[in-house]
Amino acid sequence: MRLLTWLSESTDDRPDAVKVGDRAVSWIELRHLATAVADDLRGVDRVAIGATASLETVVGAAGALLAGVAVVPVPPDAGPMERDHVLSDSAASAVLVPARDEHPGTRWGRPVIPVDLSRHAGTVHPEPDPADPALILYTSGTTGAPKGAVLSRRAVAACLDGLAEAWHWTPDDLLVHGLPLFHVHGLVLGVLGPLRLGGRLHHVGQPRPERYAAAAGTLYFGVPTIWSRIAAAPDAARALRSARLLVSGSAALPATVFADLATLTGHQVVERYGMTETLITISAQADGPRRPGTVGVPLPGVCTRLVDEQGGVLPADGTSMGELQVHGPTLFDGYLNRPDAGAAARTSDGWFRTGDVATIGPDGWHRIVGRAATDLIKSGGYRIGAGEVEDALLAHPGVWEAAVVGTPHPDLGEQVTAYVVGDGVGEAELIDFVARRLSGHKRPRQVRLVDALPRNALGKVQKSRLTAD
Ligand code: MLC
Ligand code: AMP
Repeated sequence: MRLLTWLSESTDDRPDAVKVGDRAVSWIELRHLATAVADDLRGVDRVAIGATASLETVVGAAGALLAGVAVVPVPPDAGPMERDHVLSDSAASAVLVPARDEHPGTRWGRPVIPVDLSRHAGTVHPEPDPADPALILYTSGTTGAPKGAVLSRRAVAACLDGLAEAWHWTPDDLLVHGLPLFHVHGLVLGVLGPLRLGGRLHHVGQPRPERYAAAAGTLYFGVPTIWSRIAAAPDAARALRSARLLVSGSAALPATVFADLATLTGHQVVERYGMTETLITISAQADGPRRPGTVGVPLPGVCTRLVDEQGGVLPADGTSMGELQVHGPTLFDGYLNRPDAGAAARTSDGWFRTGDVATIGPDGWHRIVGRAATDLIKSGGYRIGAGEVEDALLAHPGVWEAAVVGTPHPDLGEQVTAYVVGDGVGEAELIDFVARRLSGHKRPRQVRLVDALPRNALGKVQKSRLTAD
């Protein structure tokens, strides 16, 4: 079967089938636009894409996947440090950018292929091997620069088919969201989902409550920050009563938001759990119960287990807490150029170590209770590695030491907070310094200048003592 089944085969000619912002195309037109990109990509095996929330990103990604070219999305606001790392580490030999960009060549340092929404083609490209990479998604680790997770076409297909079954996702659905198009949530589920499973897609640009309300969808995706903003906008929330399914993921949905949305929208939000490296592995079902604070049961073909610190498997009794490990058809193939990190992320019997601490009930329901490492921060659904932000701060000549932690934030769940030892530096200057090097969401929201960082007898920074008071 083709990866982009619906895009490849649909005869749906409704003019507003795929709408991003205020630009819409039919499925047939999208196929012809994407095919023109696929034709341009002959000879390329990995292509970066400046992944703005635009129709060009949808067309570019679809074209690359039709041609069997691995897609490397680059966050549109990635600063030069982050962008250069993604481009050089991935060895993408070209970059797809909107044809309407006036100076497309200047920032990329490699050939630019314009995505031109006036060019159509009808070539039929042979379907690539399902084992070939579909996407290389850069994701933060606890230390160092982001790593490129290699996701095969087969893994993407297995994830989407599992979600179609769990959520009863069909060509009758109109999916609405406003997520960024460079991560699993917005790109894999939110774009490749409709391209494989059909229906219509409306990407609303910024995920503002009133835009979700006006879109009259059947299926809505959001991260908890988006859902809590909708819960705080009762008129917008009430407009979602006519939807079929509201889905939350990428971070824990607070029980209060679940309850408020149930009252306002009449829907109990479906929560699902996943990672860049594993795609979506666990979810509540469309025809099953929803339980606030839990993320559901494994998707088709996925196995899960809890493991203690010695590697012993814990019982699924609803109270034993251990690291959640997963196994199944949706797992990534490894990190590009980092076989060491790929090997460390798996057990000797092939399970992926999520780093999340969970319980599993006797009925198979999973509850995520926290993370094993304090060095990964989830802010507004974005995963941010403390080490990457610390490295950016240490590049400032006035910074001697830096320790970055996640601290509670009412809207974003967690915020990036930096503790800095330095000379003659100010908070605003350091925030701006990081923002100019990394994506905007990675910049600290707060910088606290301190005389020294708390360290243990071995000299290791004790981050828990930073936030203890
Ligand atoms: C935006 N900003 C953030 C931020 N999002 N800062 C910290 N944390 C965040 N999450 C910054 C911007 O850089 C900008 O800075 C300022 O805040 C305002 O930005 P904005 O564009 O107006 O956005 P805002 O409304 O604040 O964004 C909130 C949000 C966004 C929830 C819409 O964070 C978002 O789209 N989150 C989704 C992340 C996501 O898709 N994660 C999925 C990962 S995949 P300045 O300097 O310009 O003012 C995954 C697997 C799975 O996790 O299970 O799905
Ligand atoms: P990312 O790599 O950005 O895809 O982030 C993956 C991480 O997001 C997981 O390891 C979890 O910590 C977190 N996550 C995703 N979905 C959920 C959820 N529904 N509840 C709690 N945490 C989640």
